[in-house]
Amino acid sequence: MTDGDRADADDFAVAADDPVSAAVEVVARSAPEIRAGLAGRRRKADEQNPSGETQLAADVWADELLERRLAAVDGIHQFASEEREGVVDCGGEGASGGYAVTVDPLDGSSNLKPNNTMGTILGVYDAALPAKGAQLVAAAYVLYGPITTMVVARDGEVTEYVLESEGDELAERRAVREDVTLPDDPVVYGFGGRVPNWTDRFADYAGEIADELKLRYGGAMIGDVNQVLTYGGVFAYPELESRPEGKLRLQFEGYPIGYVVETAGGASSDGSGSLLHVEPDDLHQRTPVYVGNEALVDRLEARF
Ligand code: AHM
Ligand code: MG
Repeated sequence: MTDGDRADADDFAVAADDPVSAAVEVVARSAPEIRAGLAGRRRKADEQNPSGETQLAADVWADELLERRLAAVDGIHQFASEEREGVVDCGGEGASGGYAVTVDPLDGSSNLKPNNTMGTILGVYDAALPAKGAQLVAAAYVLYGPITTMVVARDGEVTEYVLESEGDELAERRAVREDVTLPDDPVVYGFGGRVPNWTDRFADYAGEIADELKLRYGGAMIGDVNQVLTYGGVFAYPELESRPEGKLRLQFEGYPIGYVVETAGGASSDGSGSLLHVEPDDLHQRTPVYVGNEALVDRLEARF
């Protein structure tokens, strides 16, 4: 770490009485700066992430910024990101025990070129990585939409905040929806992947859902899931003929989003059961993701 990086991490040493709150706060405080830094970082970075995808300068930059700041939180002993190969050892377990954090620094970063929605995803595990979704103690995401919001799931409750900023600094994290639950009457659906690549069983399910709900798909999981959380419905990045494991990464995307949706009273699935109970064998493994109102996810599982 350079002296500048150390000073930046020190500046972000947040006052919080536990490492879980501190990790959430670090992401909240970093969000205005990440948002402000996107404009100049839309170019490709000439690198690939561990999933073989070409990174943008913004992916690499947001990853390094979050690693520096989250690794400095007392009580966080491991950091991992969709944008880097291995687990970063952040030092001793700290006074309050050892937590591991994972991030997808910029979810949906291919939306940066056409200037559409993106997100940042955080998972906090009370276990060493790779950890299971059931070992999450909190999950959160930032949504860079027309306004910047943050959804935090912890202690059986989901809260939505607006992140007000002054320049690129967080001025206030204001709760705007407490105890968020999925509406009972679902309205929207969004399914990823190319339709010709869908399996027959998923295509059948999709056909049925398309007759009942309204298509809303933006190409960034966080934006699409947030619509489901707001209006009710179902989001999927399904199994594909060419890739039965789908696209999304279990540890960085599947578990945290499953945790948020289940905490909000919805359901998550990999096609056969809750995402939170899928066994992790590899940090960057992929999984099909189906999340939304329980009845809609149950219907999917009944076909599979
Ligand atoms: P990323 O985290 O590397 O940006 O990839 C994940 C994104 C999801 O947000 C979204 O659901 C999916 O990829 C869309 O993929 P595609 O553009 O291939 O349909
Ligand atoms: Mg992602």
